[in-house]
Amino acid sequence: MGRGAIALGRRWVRWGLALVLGWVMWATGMLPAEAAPATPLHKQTPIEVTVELGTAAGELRFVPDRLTFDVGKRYKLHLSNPSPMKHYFTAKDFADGIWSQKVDAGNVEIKGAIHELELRSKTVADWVFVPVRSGEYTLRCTVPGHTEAGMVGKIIVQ
Ligand SMILES: [Cu+2]
Repeated sequence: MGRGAIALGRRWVRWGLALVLGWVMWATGMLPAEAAPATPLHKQTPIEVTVELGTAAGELRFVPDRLTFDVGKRYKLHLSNPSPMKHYFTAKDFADGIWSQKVDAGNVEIKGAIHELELRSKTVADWVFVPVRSGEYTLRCTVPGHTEAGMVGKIIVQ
């Protein structure tokens, strides 16, 4: 056997040893298992935020009328209409800058992009989303006359 063949032989022995050692470490648990993945965003416990559309007394306003969200966190926006009339939650630019996971309304779960919600009197809906774009957005109710009467708000995504 020439020198080259011996060197090649040794290299194979080294590879073989590394392989066996690696297998033994893996088999005995000495090698760390792959790090457990963090909980995926769409399964993280959402931060709950509640907004009332109108008041039981029939006032035309959002309560609260200023909402703040952080980019990259998962939220459950609980919308509730305690008033005697229907209202809209309209914030299209805001809706364009979020990832909408779903809206839960009664027995129905709606998946995908949502831009506007209409809540009839005494109804609720949960909007689950993750903001992806920061900015200041206008919230308003588009029932004729309501925006003009002051049913507006501000949404800040930071
Ligand atoms: Cu309204």
